[in-house]
Amino acid sequence: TRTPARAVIMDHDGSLDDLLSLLLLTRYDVDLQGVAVTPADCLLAPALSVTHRILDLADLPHVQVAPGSLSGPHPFPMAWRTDALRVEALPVLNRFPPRERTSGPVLPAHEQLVKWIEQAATPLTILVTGPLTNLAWCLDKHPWLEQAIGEIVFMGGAFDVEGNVEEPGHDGSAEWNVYCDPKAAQRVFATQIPITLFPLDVTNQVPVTDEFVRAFGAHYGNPASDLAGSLLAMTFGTVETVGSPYCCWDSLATSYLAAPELFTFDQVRCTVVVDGASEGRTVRADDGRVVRCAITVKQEDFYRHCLQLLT
Ligand code: AGV
Ligand code: CA
Repeated sequence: TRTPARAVIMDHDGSLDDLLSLLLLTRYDVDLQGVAVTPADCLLAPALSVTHRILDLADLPHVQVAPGSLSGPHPFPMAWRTDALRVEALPVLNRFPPRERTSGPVLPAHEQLVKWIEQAATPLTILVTGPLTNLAWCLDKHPWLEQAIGEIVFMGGAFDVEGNVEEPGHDGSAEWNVYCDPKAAQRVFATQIPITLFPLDVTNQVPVTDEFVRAFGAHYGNPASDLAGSLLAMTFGTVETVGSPYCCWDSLATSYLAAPELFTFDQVRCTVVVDGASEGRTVRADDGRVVRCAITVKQEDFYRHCLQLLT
């Protein structure tokens, strides 16, 4: 007997790492109910197109993709948001024209998310690798949806390490997915839904290394390995923009769905700062809510996991 596949909705924001995460997810034994694309760390049109093409690659043209129309108060740097434009033109995603979508029309992501949650087999897992804007809207408008969500898996926050926001007037303590829309994070944290969090503290342990990227070369010729290696290669050069390496942020959070044994976790009581110089910071606080927070990852096992699934 095998346990039934998890019902999963993904809400991503189209950066290289989000796209790698979607590719990974399509290779897991999960029941993918829909993909929302938030126009945060991406330009929406190419990010949507790439999302469709990755689902096509996995022979999942029936999975609905909902375009986000809401965005947080702090837009991501434009230098980062253009990545999906280049990904859309990669040969491996242009071998065939996009397949016809077989699943009918979709609403804007925040409204479609309501439908998906209502329709899904419970308990539902929502994997969020961008800001929590859509999910916060859903919970605000329809608080009873909380009952249907079994777990939120979220890449975001930073506790005992520096953040990655470098904006005028900000003290650098926040992580971008929370900083983009701090009130959305606060709204989601105010629920009783179990949250499994992958903050910078753990994602810093899995930088995109030269060795990891080049390992995909040995498997050249397979579309999944070609795309994964290309996405990872395109992360090089972003060090200059922030002075810190590109990490497997979202892909690490995603890997938890298939390989929870890679991690150790702690229960962390925390809150989200929603104004001032630390806006978007996640802080430990005795009166905060408890999240299940990934603390360590078996680094080499994570890289091996990705290589095994994508080659
Ligand atoms: O803060 C990490 C989040 C992840 O969801 N994103 C990238 C991942 O998709 C923002 C981000 C931080 N540094 C970046 C980012 C960089 N150098 N390039 C693009 N995005
Ligand atoms: Ca992301």
